[in-house]
Amino acid sequence: MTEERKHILITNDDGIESDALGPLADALWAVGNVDIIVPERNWSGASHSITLYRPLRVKATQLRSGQPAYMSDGSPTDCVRLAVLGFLPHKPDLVVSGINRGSNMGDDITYSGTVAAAMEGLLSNVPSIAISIGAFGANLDFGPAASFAALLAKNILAKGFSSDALLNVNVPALPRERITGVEVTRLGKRNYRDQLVERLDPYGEPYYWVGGPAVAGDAEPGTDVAALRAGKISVTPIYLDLTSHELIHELATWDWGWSAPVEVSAD
Ligand SMILES: [Mn+2]
Repeated sequence: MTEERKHILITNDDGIESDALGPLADALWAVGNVDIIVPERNWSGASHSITLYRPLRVKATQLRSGQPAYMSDGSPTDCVRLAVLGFLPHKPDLVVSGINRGSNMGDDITYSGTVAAAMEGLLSNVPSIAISIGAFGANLDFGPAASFAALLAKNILAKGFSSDALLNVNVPALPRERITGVEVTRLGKRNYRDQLVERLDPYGEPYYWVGGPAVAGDAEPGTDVAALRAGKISVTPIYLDLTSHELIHELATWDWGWSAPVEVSAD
């Protein structure tokens, strides 16, 4: 007797063209049955956006590497919503979002479509992982990140992981033998150096472009940024509850000048 195989949903924010999808799907097929629903274009930086005012279309297609996949004209979060709300005949047992080209550490997670897709999995009560590789270049080797995703998937599905946190994983873009370990971390601090560029279009109208050099970060010990810099795989458990517990009590001491009392109802 064999146990029924679990269902793993792969999505991403880099879109159907991402060459990380093939290696990730191959690695995850060793752990369970894999369904792929990804956006038809790159949605990097789309965060947790959803489509409300137009229909979603889904097309059966193939990855560059030949595996069957679905692509939708919606966001990464839309892809997860399609999957869990009935486009697939079964609700996934695990959502794996990635492998993103470029790390998602510290403050990046507030922009990341990759992490947001895992948030959506979590909101649908499905254990969820976001996974990114620490480089943007061409011809990246997604092998080490794909095998780590499979290892994590196997553990989560075996242990029946039921937490209200997602796991945000960043893997150094290094050959397997140069990855020095795995560290469980907290989010670090990013230093963005983006600038506003104003130029004129061919009609003389100004347009604006916000961008800058590759993002840096403070490598404070214990953070995702420090782990990656030390050549380690970083695993950060992330809650969706953004409440500042420190400020709850401080705000209650303010003189609000409001006619009714200001209550502290949380702790
Ligand atoms: Mn991306």
